[in-house]
Amino acid sequence: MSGAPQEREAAAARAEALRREIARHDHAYYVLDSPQISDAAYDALVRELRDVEEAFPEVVTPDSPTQRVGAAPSSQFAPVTHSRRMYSLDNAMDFDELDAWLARVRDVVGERECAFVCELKIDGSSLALTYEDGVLVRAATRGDGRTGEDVTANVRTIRDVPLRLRDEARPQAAPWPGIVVRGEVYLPLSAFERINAENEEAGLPVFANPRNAAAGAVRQKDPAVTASRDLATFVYQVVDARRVLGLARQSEALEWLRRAGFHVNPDVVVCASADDVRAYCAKAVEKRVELPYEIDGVVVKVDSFALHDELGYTSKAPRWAIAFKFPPEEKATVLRDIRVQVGRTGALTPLAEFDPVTVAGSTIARATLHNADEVARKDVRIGDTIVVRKAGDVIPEVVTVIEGMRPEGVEPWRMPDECPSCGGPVWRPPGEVVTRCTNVACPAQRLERLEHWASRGAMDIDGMGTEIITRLVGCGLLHDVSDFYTLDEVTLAALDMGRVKQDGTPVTLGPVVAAKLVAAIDVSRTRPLSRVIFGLGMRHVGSTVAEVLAEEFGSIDALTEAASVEVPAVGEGVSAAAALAADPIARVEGVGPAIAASVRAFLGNPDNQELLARLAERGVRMAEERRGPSRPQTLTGLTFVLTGALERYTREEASAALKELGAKVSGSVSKKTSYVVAGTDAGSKYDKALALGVPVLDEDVLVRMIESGEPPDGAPAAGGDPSADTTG
Ligand code: 3B8
Repeated sequence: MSGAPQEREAAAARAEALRREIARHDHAYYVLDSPQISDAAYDALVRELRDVEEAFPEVVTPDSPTQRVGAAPSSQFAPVTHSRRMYSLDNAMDFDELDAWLARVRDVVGERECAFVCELKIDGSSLALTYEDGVLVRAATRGDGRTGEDVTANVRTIRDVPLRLRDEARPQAAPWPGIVVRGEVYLPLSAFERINAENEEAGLPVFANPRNAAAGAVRQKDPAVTASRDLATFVYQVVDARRVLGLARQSEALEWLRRAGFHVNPDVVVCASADDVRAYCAKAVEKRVELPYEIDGVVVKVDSFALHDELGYTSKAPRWAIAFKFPPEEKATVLRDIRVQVGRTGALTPLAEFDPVTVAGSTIARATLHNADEVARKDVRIGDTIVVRKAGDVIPEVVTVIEGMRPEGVEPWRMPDECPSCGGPVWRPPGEVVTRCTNVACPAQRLERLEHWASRGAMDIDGMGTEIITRLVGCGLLHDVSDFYTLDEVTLAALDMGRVKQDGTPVTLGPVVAAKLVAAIDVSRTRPLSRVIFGLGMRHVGSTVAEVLAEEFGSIDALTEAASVEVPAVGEGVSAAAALAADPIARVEGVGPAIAASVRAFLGNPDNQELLARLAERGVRMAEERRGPSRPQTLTGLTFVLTGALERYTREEASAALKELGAKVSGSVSKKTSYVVAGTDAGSKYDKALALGVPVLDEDVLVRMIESGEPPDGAPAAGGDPSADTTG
């Protein structure tokens, strides 16, 4: 497919120039935090490179920015033997232990000068990066220190990891030696909070702290998922720096790492004396709360590599370095109760309720204990004195029990055999950790389901909050979500709010609020299908998946039909791929087998089908409006993803306008995405677009496109129905 040799040579040269320029801007943006060109100009470079590489696939190199996400998902990570053992650090738990270490160093050093390098101790996950000929060829986790796991495909997606070392760091007049560096991969707190919020919305488990989330992201099967996590790195070590690069000190190694293009923590300081080291550690304790990432201490290293050799190693750790650990922000308190909460899907979650304590700047009184196994593992009992902290300085967590303070006669805690809300049976499927109430009519589940339906992200029934819903359920007016559409003004106005006025007459909702609620309920009837699907509260179906399902199937009826297709179980004679291909829901991009099974379970239940019939009967929109196309279908064959806030349209309006022109609008970025439209504060979808080389459009281009009906410049020819642009 690629043309004459001269053409190919020109393409290779152009690709190389583009790669260098893009790498320079990645470095400026992700490492130096000072972008030098506009996003649009950067996008143009990436797009051109992608075009060149597409025309001449043989010029693609492994260090090309287009290859950050490229590798197929892998099911396991190959073992990698570290060239030098990755030791861990000994800890100093307080200033006395720090002084003891400083004294041991002084014993060996004697009268000679001895500087120290102090670094913040990043609370992430350790990595070793190998460069051959200046190009990243392998990334490995620490593992047990001798053997780690090959996570190269995932680490390539981390934007501040140089795929090629910067030439200005190359030893003079020599080819690149083999280089191994070590560092820490971590998740910025903002990304941690975003991911947990997303997981919570999708009904997935949340991460206890950023370190776990980072370690999990590095070991994702699909590099595209790693790419979406916004991981970052700080690199702190060059293996054999003296032999390989002729460097004499850790401070020089850090300087070299900066020059080579790595992200080196800016708070590194060289201290001339033990007193300076102590002062740095004391300051770091205060600094900790201001940082946008987690640190759990300070690493103090002897600066001189010659002294490293003299000090040597114990069986576990170097004697030339120590980790000064911060005093843990933990508090003791008394556990008063373990309450069991019932979620929307019936999951029973034990919740520790303890005497309020202030930890890391805020008061906490509750912490999730996750599940029965977790309670048993910690052996937490009501009445115990417990130690609590905030994981990732955000989420309250029970650390441990002080067993010596256990009052006499307290019993181990057990998950109740009955649902605490409805008294119905509970069930814990074999091999699962979650216990569930199996009664679909359970009031606690029902309340959660009703609230979810009315919530902002779902049907958005303005004013329909927990209190009113609880009263409506209490009066027998609300059983399921279809009952919202039977409520009238008179009934609502008279709703008893369970309180009395001073004169003893009951407080009612009143005509004004009632009228507003009825109007809000009525408006909700016309919400898009995706909101209805999300509002039903199926397990694993968050708002994004709901949008994908609505887009793909167009109506509840079509989705129900797809859910009724018999899907072969994976097993003998049936591969996972074959099962996927036979499953009309699972094979939709962004869905997959677990979500499909949940959708099937919901729609296959006759009670739920009756509910859907009632919703339809009561005027809730159960299908996307399918008007005949009124505009020429000029965007047929193009798939758009919208991200960030737009000024002139809501995302739904923009999406509707694009669809009217024949485009597809998807919730997730993939190689099949034609364009990502990025508004302000565009997040991971934007990054993923860059990683995949998907062109990014701004709002102005979007507006022009919608108004003129013309595809953006350079769009591939409309691939769909050839008669489409004569329609309407
Ligand atoms: C030797 C040096 C382990 C480490 C080290 O920010 C060794 O230097 C190590 F055997 O684990 N988490 C750092 C960090 C960790 C280590 C380190 N320096 N800044 C960190």
